[in-house]
Amino acid sequence: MTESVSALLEELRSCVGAQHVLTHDDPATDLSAWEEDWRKRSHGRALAVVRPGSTEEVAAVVATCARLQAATGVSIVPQGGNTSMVVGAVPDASGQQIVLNLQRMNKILALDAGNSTLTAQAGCVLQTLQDAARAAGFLFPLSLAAEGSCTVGGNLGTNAGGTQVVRYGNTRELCLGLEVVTPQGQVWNGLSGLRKDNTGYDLRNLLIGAEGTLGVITAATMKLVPLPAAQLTAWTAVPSMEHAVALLGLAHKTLGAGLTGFEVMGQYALSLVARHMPASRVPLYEATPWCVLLEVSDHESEAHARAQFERLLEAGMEQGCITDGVVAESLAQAQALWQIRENLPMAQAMEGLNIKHDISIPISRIPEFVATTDAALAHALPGIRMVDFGHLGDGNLHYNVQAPEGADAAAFLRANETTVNTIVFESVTRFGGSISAEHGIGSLKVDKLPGYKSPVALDMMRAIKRALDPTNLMNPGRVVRV
Ligand code: FAD
Ligand code: 2HG
Ligand code: ZN
Repeated sequence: MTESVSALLEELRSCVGAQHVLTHDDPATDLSAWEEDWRKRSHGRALAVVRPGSTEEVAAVVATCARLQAATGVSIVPQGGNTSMVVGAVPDASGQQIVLNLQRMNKILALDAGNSTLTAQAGCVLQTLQDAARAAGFLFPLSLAAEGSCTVGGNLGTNAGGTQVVRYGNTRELCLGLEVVTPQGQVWNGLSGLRKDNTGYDLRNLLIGAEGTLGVITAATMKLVPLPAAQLTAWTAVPSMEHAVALLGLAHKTLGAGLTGFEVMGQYALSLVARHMPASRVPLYEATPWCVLLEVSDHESEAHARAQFERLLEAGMEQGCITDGVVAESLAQAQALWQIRENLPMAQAMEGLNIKHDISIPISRIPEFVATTDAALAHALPGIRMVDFGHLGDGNLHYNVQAPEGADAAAFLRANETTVNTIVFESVTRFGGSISAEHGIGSLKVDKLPGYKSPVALDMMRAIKRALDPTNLMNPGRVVRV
């Protein structure tokens, strides 16, 4: 270790306390939880894992790294719960990056009932925000399967979507203000709870979805909505993707703003839950290519919600969109149905390494996209297994690929990942879609993005990155290369 790197580590210890700077110097310390992504697509090596306890400590760490960057080559990878789908929050193999993990900054700072807002530190786990909101009679409507471990800072960093976007929008739509440490180590306090503020460039929305490349989010003010009087869940069998799209139109028409969830799940994807998680009893999937999970939220009463739902299901059956269906009779039943949906990513991981796509397509074009892209993939790589599911209500599909049964998945990915990505992304482009709807770019798609995004937009992105982070200190090599 060079003298300047030792000096850097010493300064970082004085910023946050020696016990919060973890390094490989102590052979007993295992850093893999911070160095490896959960999908095991990458295992890097950190110079140190630094765990600040306050905004001031984050600012001191960033300022120190900025000052010593030229001498040490250090850069910073912000990290929350490390649940990124795109290798966005782990260090590379250089041994020169520090992981700045915000999990110690996990406090709810304020709940303003009159303004329907909640302010939390960035390392607060999403479920903690949901629970705090509920305890005060509100709903914090960001919901995703990683909610027990992902943090609001990571949700903002990726502009996460999840299962309630059809009604409440992505994380960006739920955020009113941010506190941010800039790449120079300055603190910008933008924690306003204002719903309107037109005083220049929208810095909040620029930082959201920047994947840690423009600064470190240290706290956020988030919107709350009234807790519905009732929420009901239905699980339906649908005969085709065309019918699933028609059912979505019907659901919007019948339920209006009451439609809060519309998730589609393919038969093979559901079979993986049945295979790997036999305790979850997956309904209806064996006899149908697609199932759709619907949720209605009602501000009047459960009886009103049930009547609306019954009207929708009857119309769906009459029009041939639904061939079978169940409405959960209790909260426990509803939770069990949602659990099946939320278990899909884990069931797919249990089946082995895989290629994930997180795409969006205009909803009306999804059936044709799936038919033509399925055919192109099957032609190029016979035997591959399609693990399709996603947020159909938002036009967002997880159009995932598993190696053929019995194949060595790692070898399959090495040989074919580029082919698979090219077929899918070319098709997405032909259908007017996006190669990332909610997971972001991270490392996995950084070299793909230039092929599918306008050069003008990429130039503007690079200009922003260079202006805010001229020395490329923050999460280099993610989102856009400069
Ligand atoms: P991390 O993984 O730690 O970081 C994610 C990115 O944000 C990285 O680029 C990181 O550098 C940056 N970042 C983290 N904290 C900060 C900060 N304080 N300031 C600035 N940048 C920061 N995503 C969806 O959109 N929808 C889903 O439905 C969904 N479901 C998931 C289900 C499972 C089982 C899993 C494992 C993941 C899922 N994800 C989903 C992916 C993931 O994006 C989300 O889990 C979450 O938004 C990431 O939060 P995190 O705290 O783990 O962030
Ligand atoms: C979800 O919707 C997540 O469950 C993960 O976005 C998607 O595992 C996936 O591909
Ligand atoms: Zn998703």
